[in-house]
Amino acid sequence: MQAGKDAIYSNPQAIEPFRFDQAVAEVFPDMIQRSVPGYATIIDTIGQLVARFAQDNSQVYDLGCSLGAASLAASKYLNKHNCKIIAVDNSKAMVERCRLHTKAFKSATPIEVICDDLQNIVIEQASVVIMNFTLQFLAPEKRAAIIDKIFTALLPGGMLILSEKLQHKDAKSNDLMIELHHEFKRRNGYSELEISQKRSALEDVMRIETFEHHQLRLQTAGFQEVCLWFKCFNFASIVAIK
Ligand code: GEK
Repeated sequence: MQAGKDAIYSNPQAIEPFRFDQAVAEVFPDMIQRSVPGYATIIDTIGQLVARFAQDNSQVYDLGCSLGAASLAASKYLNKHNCKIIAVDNSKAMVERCRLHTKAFKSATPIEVICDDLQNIVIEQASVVIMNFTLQFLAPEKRAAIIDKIFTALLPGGMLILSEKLQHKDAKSNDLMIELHHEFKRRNGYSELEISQKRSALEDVMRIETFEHHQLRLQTAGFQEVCLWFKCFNFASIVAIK
């Protein structure tokens, strides 16, 4: 098997709830780019958004950073004074690898990598907060509190970048988006067995919501502008500006 290639669900197995463990961290770049349509575009655009919205003397947070792809894109484009990027993940396996990646990339903006639950982190002096496919892994009843906390911590004009897998209100549209996503995975080399076993593993771990639900939660928190800037099938990225 090719090193770094995701074959976690290639054999029939008793399905356990999905975890971001060592096996996942080892193949994560391959897994995410073969599973999330537009991932490379989203990461690069996050870098550009950070360049535009980061403010001098402020912090950029990457909550649920995995191996640090969004933090690295941010540091590549960031050219403001006295900024710091704070990358957070509660998977030890991810954080260990993230530290290696971010150390290897010599950026002008320092990146601090913290291993903790993002809900425990003090967020302050924030100009940009990134949650790139992370909120969906928090229990639904905990989501409003973290969005409220981010809104409070953002400086005026600050931005939250929120990427999520979406559910659709209309059943036929929902089925179509799921089918198009499965076809995307098949075309990227995943078998029917891999697709269905991964789906079962994620069932209770990743609870997805509609765009309208996210929009209402962001507006209720106080965000004046909520813009869906990317969507492909059932994957989306939203920017919310304070
Ligand atoms: C990327 N943003 O490549 N606290 C901290 N981290 C968490 C928590 C939590 N409560 N829950 C989940 N995570 C990345 C991709 S992956 C998305 C993000 C995916 C972490 C978890 O350990 C994992 O690393 C990440 O959120 C989600 O731009 O795999 O679909």
